[in-house]
Amino acid sequence: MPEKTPKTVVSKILAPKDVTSCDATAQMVAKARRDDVELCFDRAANMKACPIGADSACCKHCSMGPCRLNAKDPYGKVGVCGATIDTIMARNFGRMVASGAAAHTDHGMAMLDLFREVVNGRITDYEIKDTEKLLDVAASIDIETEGRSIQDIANDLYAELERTYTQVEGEIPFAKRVPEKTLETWRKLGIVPRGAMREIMELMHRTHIGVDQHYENITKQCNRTALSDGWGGSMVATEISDILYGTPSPVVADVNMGVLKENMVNIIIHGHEPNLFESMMASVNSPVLVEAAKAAGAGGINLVGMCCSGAEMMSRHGIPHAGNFTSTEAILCTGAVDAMGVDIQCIKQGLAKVAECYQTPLFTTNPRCHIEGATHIEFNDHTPADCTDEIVIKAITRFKNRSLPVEIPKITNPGVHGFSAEYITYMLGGSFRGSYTPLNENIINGRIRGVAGVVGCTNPRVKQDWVHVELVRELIKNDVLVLQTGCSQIALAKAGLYTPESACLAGPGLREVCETVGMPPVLGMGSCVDNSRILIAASEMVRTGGLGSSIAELPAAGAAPEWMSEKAISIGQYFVASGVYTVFGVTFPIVENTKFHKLLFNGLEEQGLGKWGFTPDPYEMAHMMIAHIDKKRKALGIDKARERVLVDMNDRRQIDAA
Ligand code: NFS
Repeated sequence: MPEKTPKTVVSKILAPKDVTSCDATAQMVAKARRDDVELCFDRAANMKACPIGADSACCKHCSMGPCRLNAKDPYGKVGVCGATIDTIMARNFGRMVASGAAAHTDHGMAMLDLFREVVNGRITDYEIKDTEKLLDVAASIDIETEGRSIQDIANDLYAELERTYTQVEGEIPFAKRVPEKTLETWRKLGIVPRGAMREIMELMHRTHIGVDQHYENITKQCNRTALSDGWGGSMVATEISDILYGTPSPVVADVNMGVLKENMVNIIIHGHEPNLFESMMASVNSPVLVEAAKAAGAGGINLVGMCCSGAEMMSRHGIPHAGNFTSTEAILCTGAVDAMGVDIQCIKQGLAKVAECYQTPLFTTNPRCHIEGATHIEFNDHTPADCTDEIVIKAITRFKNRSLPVEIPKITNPGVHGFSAEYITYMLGGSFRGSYTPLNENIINGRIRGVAGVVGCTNPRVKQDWVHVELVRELIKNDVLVLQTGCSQIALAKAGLYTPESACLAGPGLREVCETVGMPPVLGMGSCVDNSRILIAASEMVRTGGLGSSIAELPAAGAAPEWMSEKAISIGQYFVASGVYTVFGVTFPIVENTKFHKLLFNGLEEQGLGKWGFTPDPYEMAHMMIAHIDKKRKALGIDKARERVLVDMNDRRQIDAA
């Protein structure tokens, strides 16, 4: 290794097989240790999590502190200002929601900026690709579409969606998509978002020292802010991306580190906004650059994705995906990555050191995200090729000068991805009678027990992918149809569950539906902002009928079993506020047996919303979700149908066995 190798691996560390259930990542962890290179797994082992911080029992919002309370005796002490444990935890939680919501809404706003410039003709590298989606989105928020030009509709859509961010009074535009009864509950509670900027600002204000000191009132603003993310910023990001780049429909794609090719110039794009990736697609297909790669001795240029923009591009275009959050450093150990370009969010600073060790140029591209030690080439939507062409040229140079050994894990997992909410309509109903009716019918008759959203990060505090995979296997075995996004989708793809053949792992009812339609029992919907697709699917299920009149009545549940980011907390809170029982793993940043804990885990449900749950154990998590689904089935009066279906299937099995 080069002499500059930064830091010797210290640790008393776990074996590679124990830090990840991803074989490719384990192979690279072993290589990193041979090469004396430190990865996130090693840092996690060497950094004991602060127990007081983990419980959110400390406050450092002013200089009278920081104040530390005792989780074992939570009401034994208060902060210097008198803040109780409930105020402190609610303030910390609120700031996580504000930060997570800000990340998604800023991403959505960047997409909207791009859309405005495309519509007014100042940007010509992108165009409106999906006019059908444009019309659908416009109609969904009452913009007149009949007999009008695309240009006029697009202008109106921009003006309307801008309100998602800037409006100071009223309701955000996509509130019109919320099922009536759910919206009524929000109105009654005073939590319909006005505009994301206002909600985030107000939440930051209220969590300042000496402002909101009632955990219930802070939680109310948490709900309002989180909803401005889910039904606001995130939903705008998804819808505008679909309009500009196309709404996903099923596509076969390879996942895992084996998508790197030894004889190709390998470029990884990792981050969250699709613009950089879309432009990189154009650059790697430029005949001049392809020729340059060949002149350097390569077979061509190989573009792959990681993390969320990777999941989005895979869903939309079938671009191969190399791995999720916890694998982004490990993949550099292959020595085969000729350039990594990043934009925003979930970009570990540790990448810079690992990239240096393996002589991989690391490029930051977004004005919001620079990293010390990385090269910054700013990406500008008006001249995107300036950035992406340069990255390709640097990658070709690196390929030509490769001097380190290359070791690529020979593992790829093909699967079917790209199930948008729109495609589910078509998939189950066909093009002439496309609707959610067949899905609802299969839930009502009990073949499908319910629907679960399993989403979110991986986290080096737990064995990578393992909780996701075990949870999802348990859910589908029990006839629960699973919808996925983000790093969780990649975990299951690597476990091979994205093939229609994996329907054999599902319970008899779900299996029958999957085999009839030819779909996997696990449907991948894209990146984390695409969790908005799950909200839209849930709203469609309510609207279609037979499953209650609010999202809270659906036999549905959500989970982020290996979460780590503040974005995940915002997502969890907007699912809860939308009416969904949402279970998190790893750890939960709240002290148990406190008033705030009771509010999040029970009280919100009594207000007509959803509620939080927590367990690090995937099997327990699955059965908590299934019990909730069964409770909802019973309340809807459809529990008997399911019993009949199961008796039928048992009978059938006995007949088969005889
Ligand atoms: Ni979501 Fe995407 Fe992954 Fe977690 Fe990070 S990439 S936005 S936050 S780690 S799922």
